[in-house]
Amino acid sequence: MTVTDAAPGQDLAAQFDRTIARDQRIEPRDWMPEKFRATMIRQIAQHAHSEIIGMQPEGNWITRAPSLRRKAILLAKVQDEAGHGLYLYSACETLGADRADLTERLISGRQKYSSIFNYPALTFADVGVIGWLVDGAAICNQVPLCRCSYGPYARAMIRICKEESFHQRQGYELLMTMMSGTAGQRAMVQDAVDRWWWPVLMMFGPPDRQSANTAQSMAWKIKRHGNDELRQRFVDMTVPQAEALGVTLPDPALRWNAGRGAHDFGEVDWDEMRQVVAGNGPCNAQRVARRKAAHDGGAWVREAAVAHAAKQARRAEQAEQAGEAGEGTAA
Ligand code: FAQ
Repeated sequence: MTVTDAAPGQDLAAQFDRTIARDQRIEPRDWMPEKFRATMIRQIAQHAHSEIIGMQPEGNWITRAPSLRRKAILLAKVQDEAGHGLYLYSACETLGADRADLTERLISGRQKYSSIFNYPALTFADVGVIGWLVDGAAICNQVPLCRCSYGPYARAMIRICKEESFHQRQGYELLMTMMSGTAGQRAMVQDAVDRWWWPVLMMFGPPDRQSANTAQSMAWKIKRHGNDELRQRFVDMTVPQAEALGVTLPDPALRWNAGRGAHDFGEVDWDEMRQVVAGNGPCNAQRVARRKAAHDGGAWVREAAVAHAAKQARRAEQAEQAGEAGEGTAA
């Protein structure tokens, strides 16, 4: 739908509702309620920030990867995450958001990013577990977002999900290798699983009964499933993978419930999640400080790019004035 498609006088709000009801996409030039726009900016910006901050726990291991092959894989993965951040910031700009403002909101703590990236990656096994569990949870949450009602976000998610699935497999393959190694390597994997399991379950957001945004986001078909449903789906998907790997998920309450056709599992420590989201997790200060330092350190690149663009524009204008327009004299 585009605004220009609407017949004169047609109620734009009704048109928006019809587009959602028909499962079609809202595109950047379409009319949309301001609350829809604000919700999309909030979610996409948080997602973009998560990808960018999410480069840090694994990026920390690039110089210490145990082989050339592992280093090449890890470099590719971390670069993919930077790319995901960029697609998502671009999707956010289609809604009128300003990139510099979004970055400012991240480094000043006014905009959130996923709680999961405030935990440390202590050993190389953490790299595998981040791929297996963090990317696994990300896929579970993000595949339905490929059908999100906002077109640019839905399209960005298709490519992101393809790359996330490579990320998950590389993590699982790394863990398989470590689990067929020494007792010490197996213990490292189990330790990493023990530390990451519960924070990963927090990635899906608070329980639906406490979720401020789920009902409206589902009505607008931004979210296709509630937080609890996706968390359950992830647990059910992961249990057989843990068995195949030979690790124990650290939850004594975890068991198959034949009646429900799903696994029962223990209660997430929601107080811990609230603390981490509020800025008090183990690595919040370090993550934001590093992002701020990188942003400040990159100021000269941004200034140089702006100066270069201005020079190009000036030269093009001079060439046009000299009657040479279109001859590609600007270098
Ligand atoms: N951490 O009402 P809801 C990745 C906030 S990318 C921090 O349920 P909503 C790839 C939430 O914003 C991971 N804050 O909210 C990768 C809201 O606060 P607000 C990121 C959280 O939006 C892998 C409040 O709590 N993925 O992993 C969290 O309907 C490896 C109430 O929550 C996405 O962003 C949390 N865990 O549902 C990269 C996916 N959970 O804004 C590197 C897109 C909730 O009202 C390495 N986002 N909050 O102040 C979504 O699907 C949704 O935004 C949810 C939250 C499901 C995350």
